[in-house]
Amino acid sequence: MRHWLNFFFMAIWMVSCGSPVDNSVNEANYDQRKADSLGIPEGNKLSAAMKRAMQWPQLDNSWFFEYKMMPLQGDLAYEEGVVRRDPSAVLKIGDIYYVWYSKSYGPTQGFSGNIERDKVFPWDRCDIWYATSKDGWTWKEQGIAVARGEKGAYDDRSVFTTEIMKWEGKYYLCYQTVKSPYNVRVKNTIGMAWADSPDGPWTKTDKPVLEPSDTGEWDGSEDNRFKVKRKGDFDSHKVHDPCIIPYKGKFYLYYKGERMGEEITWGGREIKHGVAIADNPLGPYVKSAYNPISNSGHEICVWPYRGGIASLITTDGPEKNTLQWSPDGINFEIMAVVPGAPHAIGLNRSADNDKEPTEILRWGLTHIYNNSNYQSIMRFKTWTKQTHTAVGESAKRK
Ligand code: AAL
Repeated sequence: MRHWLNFFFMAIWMVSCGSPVDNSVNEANYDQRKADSLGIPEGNKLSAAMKRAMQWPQLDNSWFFEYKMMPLQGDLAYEEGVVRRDPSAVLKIGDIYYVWYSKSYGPTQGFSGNIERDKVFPWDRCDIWYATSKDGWTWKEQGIAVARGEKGAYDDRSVFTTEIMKWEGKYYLCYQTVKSPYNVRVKNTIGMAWADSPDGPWTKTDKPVLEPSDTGEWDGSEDNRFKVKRKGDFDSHKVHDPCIIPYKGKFYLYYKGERMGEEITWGGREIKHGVAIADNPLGPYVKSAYNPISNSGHEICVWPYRGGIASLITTDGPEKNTLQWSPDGINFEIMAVVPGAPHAIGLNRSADNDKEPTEILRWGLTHIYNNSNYQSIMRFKTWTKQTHTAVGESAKRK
């Protein structure tokens, strides 16, 4: 019976898609220059792989990069008993670099004990701290920028995973917020604070600037986030990893959506990115009608490049470990594949990002898991691969 069903579906697929081995060249779209650069023998038909290769937007190596992580010195060096993670972008103000990040103390107990007393994640019970540096290697911690709210406030349990934006002489921090009790079903929202100086004082918005969609419905008991009557939209549970880019006269708040009743799909967590757009830095932010704008990814890492927006997609989904670009901040295409790209990146916003596609990635900050309890901020560097030589072979070309 199953054989017959398979045969039936295969037949329908062949009729609706055409023969899967139809390799005829569509002469109208045949680009001889691309075919030559791909080494396709003259007059040959295109395999499925070569059809895809002919669709790639560029033929050179400029969007591809390799990278390395290195430890920081001073106060941001790894410290046992302390979590420092999810660095913001690095801003250069005068001749000083600034970074903001999540900081918490002590080990993680998880969700099995007393959530009122315990720390459920390394990013639970965090405040947002900041540090400065003259060279981007040795950092001096300066103290708390934005603390958790008073009991009962929307951010009373944790404020974490922050990003910084400078706009018209003011500074804006956006970040994740959790209200107590931190159970597995708690909705995560996005809060914001602004200041006239990078050293504060910071004024918080009195409510979140972005919230999960209200389209899912839980089922069963409170300690189970997988049991739902309805999963709802891609961002029905959590809105995370906010990053605001001033773009086309508006403010584009990119974020990661997590879904109620999340499943493992396409080999990873069901993670997608969205964007919400506002006329003013403090909002109101309206979710784009094109959301979700990625089918993969995790932490947001976005920057303007030549009139469009570039986005590094990591960790989850079929397009993980790709660098993408959109001409309009919404419609992203894959430009490069990056093996095991660094996560939770804090970009160096003082870079000349229009110089070349990966210029802004030459150096920046990221984090590593020193162990499951403690994470520390690291520096990364990237480069584009220029040569591939055997030991002892001359790297000189031609
Ligand atoms: C990260 C981010 C968010 C998550 C957790 C802390 O790297 O995606 O911030 O909540 O992990």
